[in-house]
Amino acid sequence: MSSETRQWTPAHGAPYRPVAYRPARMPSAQSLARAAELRTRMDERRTVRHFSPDPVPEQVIRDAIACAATAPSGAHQQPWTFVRVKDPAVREQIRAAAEQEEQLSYDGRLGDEWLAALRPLGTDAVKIHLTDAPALLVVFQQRYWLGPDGTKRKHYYVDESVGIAVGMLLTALHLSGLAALIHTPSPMRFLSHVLRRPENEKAFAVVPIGYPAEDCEVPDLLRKSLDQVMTEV
Ligand code: IYR
Repeated sequence: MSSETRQWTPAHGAPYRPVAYRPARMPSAQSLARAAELRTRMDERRTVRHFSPDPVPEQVIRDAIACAATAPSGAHQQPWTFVRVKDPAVREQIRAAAEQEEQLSYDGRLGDEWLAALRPLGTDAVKIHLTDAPALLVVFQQRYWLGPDGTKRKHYYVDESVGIAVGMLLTALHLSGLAALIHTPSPMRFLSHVLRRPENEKAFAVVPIGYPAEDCEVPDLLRKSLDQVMTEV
């Protein structure tokens, strides 16, 4: 499925055309070592809200987005757009609008139960990372495909597909040495206007990216143990 030599085009209703898939089998010793290493590395990931101003290598961001875009998706429709926001004025606009919404949320719109659930995270309406993290992505989901001539085609399992892609984005960034935050200002409609996205796209998440600040702090949270998240029948 590499798009290096052939360019993707919509192939609605195209016939099934199988090709051989014969990846080399990984020896189980290597598999065990790789899995254990990944488990340890992924357990080191933390959601970061205080970023260093140090720039991040542009190619790492591009490679991480390319990794995310290998995610499986409903009917292989790949219903995602990753917007890299570079213009500082646009970032200011996003921050101002997000903080306005967040203020309403923290002032009561979320409700007591939600606010209580957030308390261990120590978050508030101030979203400094929207302007201060060295890189900012906004991920959009394409609710349907919109052709250049205005043709619309429904996309399937969009939430699941984009959620998987964002998980892979986070994994790629973390394993490449960068920290990130999945931020979902609510409601997010303002992002479509500020970033002038087409009508078929809906904001899914804002992702500030960078290195943790020298004085970065994170909440003292515990992950559920494997026994708490897994059961066997
Ligand atoms: N969107 C708000 C509130 C918030 C909600 C959840 I669920 C979180 O896990 C964290 C924060 C904010 O970004 O502060």
